[in-house]
Amino acid sequence: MTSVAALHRDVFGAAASGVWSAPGRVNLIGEHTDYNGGLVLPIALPQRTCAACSPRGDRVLRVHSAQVGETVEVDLDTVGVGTPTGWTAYVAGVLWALAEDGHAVRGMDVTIDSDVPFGAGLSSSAALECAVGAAASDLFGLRLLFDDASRATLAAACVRAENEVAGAMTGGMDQSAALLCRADHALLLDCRSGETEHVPFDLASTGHVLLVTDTRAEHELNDGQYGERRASAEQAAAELGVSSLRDVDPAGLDDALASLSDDVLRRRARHVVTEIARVREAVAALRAGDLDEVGRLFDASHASLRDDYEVSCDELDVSVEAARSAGALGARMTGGGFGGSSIALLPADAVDAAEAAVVAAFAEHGWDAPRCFPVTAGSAAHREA
Ligand code: GAF
Repeated sequence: MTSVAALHRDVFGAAASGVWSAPGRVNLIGEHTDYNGGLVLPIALPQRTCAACSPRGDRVLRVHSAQVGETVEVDLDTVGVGTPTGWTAYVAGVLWALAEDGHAVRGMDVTIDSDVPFGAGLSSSAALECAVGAAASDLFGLRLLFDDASRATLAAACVRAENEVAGAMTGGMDQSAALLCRADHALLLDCRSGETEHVPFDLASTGHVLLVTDTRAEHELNDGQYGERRASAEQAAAELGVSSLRDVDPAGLDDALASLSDDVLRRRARHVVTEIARVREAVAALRAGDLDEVGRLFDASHASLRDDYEVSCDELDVSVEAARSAGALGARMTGGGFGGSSIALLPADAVDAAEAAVVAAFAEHGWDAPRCFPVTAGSAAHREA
């Protein structure tokens, strides 16, 4: 990344008041469970979105993106449900959501630069929202980075920006990861109670690596498929007479499934209930240092997402199979699916072979070359300078 502060000065003709950043994420396990009141286990990525920002005295937001190469001006009084559209929705939406929560926010000049891959299922949109939210918190004295409780409040505002202004009905995992994760730890988040635990995640100490494959099959969260899965899960919960699928006891799962009205709902519900159980098991396995078991759970999660929740795609399946064939302890798609990225848990000495196997498999299918990169657990949103 070039210096976002220098770019800000070039674009807006004055120094930024500061630079804030927020990370992308990969979810280790617990997929499509957040909007079902379930458990998730993301890590923050080393890849981050940086926002150089200055407050303004008026209600104008000016945003420049180094990636898009354009500057957009938005009158904050025009921001609302579905407006503006495009990438500026994630920036304007956060200021709108904070104002809706009663915070006194004004306009800002914002310059964005990011090395979080876009459209790769690695939460580039949440990183953008949370970097801007962190900046607004400091610049307008909102004290929303103060502790985990205030960070959770800021995460909720960022979710609202995404749901209402950008129009993607996502759950809260990505924004919580960007604001609550800690370096060298995974975040166990209970999406019903809001409770968190920081689970040590330092694969290097045991000679292992988490390899991300960005399949470059583009993924969108507001194209209808994600919302359709969410609606099915809500319908299954309603038919079972519970407020969310989190309330289904895994011990009584077969009976619960038998009472659902069709096979699609049965498979959707089975994924959610078994996936929540897998998160608990993965946390226990990580704490016990049993990476073979973590790998087995990755594999089971992928099969459930592919066969029951039906959110995988050929590129994700092929990347997972190729990594396994080259020695991965386990591999799975991560994030919303329908494209995006997979993760593989590997002994460090198998990483090169796994990457070569994935690249070769994609070439055989005639697909664009994937991007593979190892990741460690990074830190949450903070002020950089
Ligand atoms: C996307 C969403 F934004 C998250 O809220 C979550 O539902 C995830 O897909 C699937 O686990 O990243």
